[in-house]
Amino acid sequence: MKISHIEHIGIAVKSLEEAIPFYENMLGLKCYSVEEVADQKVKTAFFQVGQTKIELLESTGPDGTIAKFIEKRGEGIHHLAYAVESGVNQALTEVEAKGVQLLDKQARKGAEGMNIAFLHPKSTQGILTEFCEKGEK
Ligand code: CMX
Repeated sequence: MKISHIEHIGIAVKSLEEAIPFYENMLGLKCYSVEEVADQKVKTAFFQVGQTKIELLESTGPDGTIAKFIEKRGEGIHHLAYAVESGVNQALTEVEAKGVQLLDKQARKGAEGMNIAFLHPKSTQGILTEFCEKGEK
């Protein structure tokens, strides 16, 4: 597998409306996109920082992954996403063969039309890890 860079860092927040001004007014970043990913029950906001993005994640329902995460651990870093040049499905096959527990057996569509897949944090020293690659929108 070939990882080119950290594609994004996912940060769980209670409210995009409350969090976005910190990134824009204090850090001087520009929120270039707000997008809902219905099947993940999240609303996302993106900021570009060099090659990497910050993805703020707000839950759209009380039973969503992000709502559960915040309830248990509070707001903060939720996941780390690597851009995989050699393709998400190939990367999944490789790490599964080495004993990593997958949350997605194959790539699926995520925010920004990316092909994405998650690895279980229990297999990755407690960091929810995502593989992603550019996909057709
Ligand atoms: N990072 C690290 N550990 C995490 C975690 C995270 N983001 N979320 C949960 N965990 C830990 C829990 O603390 C728990 O640990 P303990 O057993 O020590 O208490 C363990 O993982 C299992 O957690 P759980 O509460 O029993 O299980 P959940 O139902 O919360 O599921 C997870 C956790 C990671 C399997 C689930 O969140 C998942 O499938 N995530 C992948 C999809 C996703 O995160 N989507 C939202 C983002 C979408 C986007 O970026 O567009």
